[in-house]
Amino acid sequence: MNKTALITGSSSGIGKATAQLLAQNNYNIILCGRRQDRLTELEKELSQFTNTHSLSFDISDKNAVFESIHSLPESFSKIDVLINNAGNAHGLDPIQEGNIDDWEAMIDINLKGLLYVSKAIIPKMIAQKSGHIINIGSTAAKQVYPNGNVYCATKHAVDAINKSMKMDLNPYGIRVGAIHPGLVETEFSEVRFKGDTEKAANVYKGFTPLKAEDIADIIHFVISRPYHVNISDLVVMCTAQGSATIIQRD
Ligand code: 8X3
Repeated sequence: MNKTALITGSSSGIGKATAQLLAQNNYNIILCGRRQDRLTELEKELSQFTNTHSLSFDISDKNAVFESIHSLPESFSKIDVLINNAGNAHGLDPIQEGNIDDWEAMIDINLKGLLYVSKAIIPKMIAQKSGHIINIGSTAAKQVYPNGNVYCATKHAVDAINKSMKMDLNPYGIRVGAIHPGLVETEFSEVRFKGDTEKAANVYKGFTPLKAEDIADIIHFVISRPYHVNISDLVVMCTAQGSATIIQRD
């Protein structure tokens, strides 16, 4: 029987590329995101390969998360793989100039949203005595950088939750691991800089950043290892990136 993967933040970037790759590799896919139009379009595309279902909800809305996940039809109710991918950066400002709404959005999405979805799905995995959770962190989960303050804090929290989740779910045979990407060229910087496309494009100028497909490939590798192999913690940067703050540009 094909496995089912639920992917948060699947209407763009790493989430979308992962949904596409897993669909082509015979996973049933549950797409989750806020933008129903994008999800519908992707659902149509993936349906030629596999069974696809989409759930449109705001991950920072606790009730919406639980209602959506509990509304899954029987054929999608056994979730084998949860990919906690949804996450954003809002702003890149020194702490004294940071916008509180931006901080709250990052805490609500990157941290609380990941917890809500996990809380809704983990009991199912415990009951079925199987499951694999992939938490998407960031190099910002391992290293802070100037102006990264709250974004880095939320990703450091993802790193901590991942490690603790691995311990807590160990008795149940549930696999848990994090993948921490560095610079990946997606809508990430456009969101961070609130639609300033020039500023966003500059982030990836003069070197070859990772693509969403590179991370999708790694996610597929991680979840397709034999059951006794659990990849717990993986940092992935493009070759030109030496650290969160060191990049070799042309
Ligand atoms: C994305 C990478 O360097 O902008 O999480 O924090 S970075």
